[in-house]
Amino acid sequence: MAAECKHFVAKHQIFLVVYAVLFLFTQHTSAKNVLIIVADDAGFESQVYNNSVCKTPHLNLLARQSVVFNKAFTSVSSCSPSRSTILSGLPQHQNGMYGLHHSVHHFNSFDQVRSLPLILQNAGIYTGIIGKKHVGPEYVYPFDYSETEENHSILQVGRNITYIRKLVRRFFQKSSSRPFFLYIGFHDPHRCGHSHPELGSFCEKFGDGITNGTGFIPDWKPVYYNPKDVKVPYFVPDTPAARADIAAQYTTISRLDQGIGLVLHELYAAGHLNDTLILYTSDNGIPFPNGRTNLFDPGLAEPLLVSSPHHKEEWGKTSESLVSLLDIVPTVLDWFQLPYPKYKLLKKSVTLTEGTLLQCLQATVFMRSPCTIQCAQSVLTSINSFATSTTRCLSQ
Ligand SMILES: [Ca+2]
Repeated sequence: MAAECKHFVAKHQIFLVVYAVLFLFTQHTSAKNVLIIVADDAGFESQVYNNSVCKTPHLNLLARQSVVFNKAFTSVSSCSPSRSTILSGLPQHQNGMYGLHHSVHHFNSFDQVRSLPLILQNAGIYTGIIGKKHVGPEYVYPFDYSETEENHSILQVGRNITYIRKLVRRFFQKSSSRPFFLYIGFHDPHRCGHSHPELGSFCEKFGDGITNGTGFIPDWKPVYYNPKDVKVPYFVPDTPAARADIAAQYTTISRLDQGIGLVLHELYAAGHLNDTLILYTSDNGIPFPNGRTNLFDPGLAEPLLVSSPHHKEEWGKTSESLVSLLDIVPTVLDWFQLPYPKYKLLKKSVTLTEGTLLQCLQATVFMRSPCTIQCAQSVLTSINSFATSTTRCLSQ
């Protein structure tokens, strides 16, 4: 077992080194694709956001090839509404998704909404979704390649990273030489004690290969934490129960993180590491008191990494720009250089209220590192002319 563990660690370390080198030294091409990775109820449990306990080597690597946004927010702290904003670019009260999509809740976006996958599909881009979708109706959010909770167990398509890896590989085989838009909705690190208590409060036992009857995910090497060591967020009471929950949450984050590593490896294997805009975020805050579903900072603040192969000079920087998940649609349209369609919703013309994040990637004046304070001050002397073109990157 120890030998297997060492082999696994060595294998992943080799992957990380290979990606780092390939990310750095290959030139971007004229082809353009998009990969969006959305975690479910994830927060800032990563070294990317200064959590030194929860180990996320693959997210760390992606962050080194990204601009890391420190002030990204969803417009609503609930799953389906937030995902509808990611995929429509319209706030939940404008696109109609006021509540959860599934089961008795039965919320849907308005029939006339022109979602991102619909716009891209009409433009000839091959669209795919793997994992959690949780929005509808289908004709508003159509994908050419759809492997979701609607045709799979959400555990398999959202948490079984070996299965996800195979679905990603099949997507790339089917996309052929067409430009693509791939949206991957991990179900980790969502709670699951309400539906599968036998798998632990965060499904941390699912596929661990240890617990009888929970299966085995070959690509996952679970990472376990002592509750005494976890970092309890300031908004959560520091109790033994909370610490045990956070330790379980961290273990499922190891599955999310290793799943992201597998997805990036498939992207590399398909030859698209250097022509693909990659975004990583979450839909809402962590499922703890004051987090998910609350109109407080911990419910609305989201991790956001944007890795553009066309902005390598900005990699590794952090941004204090105030941005929103509503920025994702205009960002993807900007990347593909596609216009937002003219149409009406409830008899009113629809316009996107937010803007592209690609401008923010270039707005180095607002980056903290490695740009020094002196650097920022010198650029601030030309703030007036700068602000006319990138005001949204300063504040919203
Ligand atoms: Ca969620």
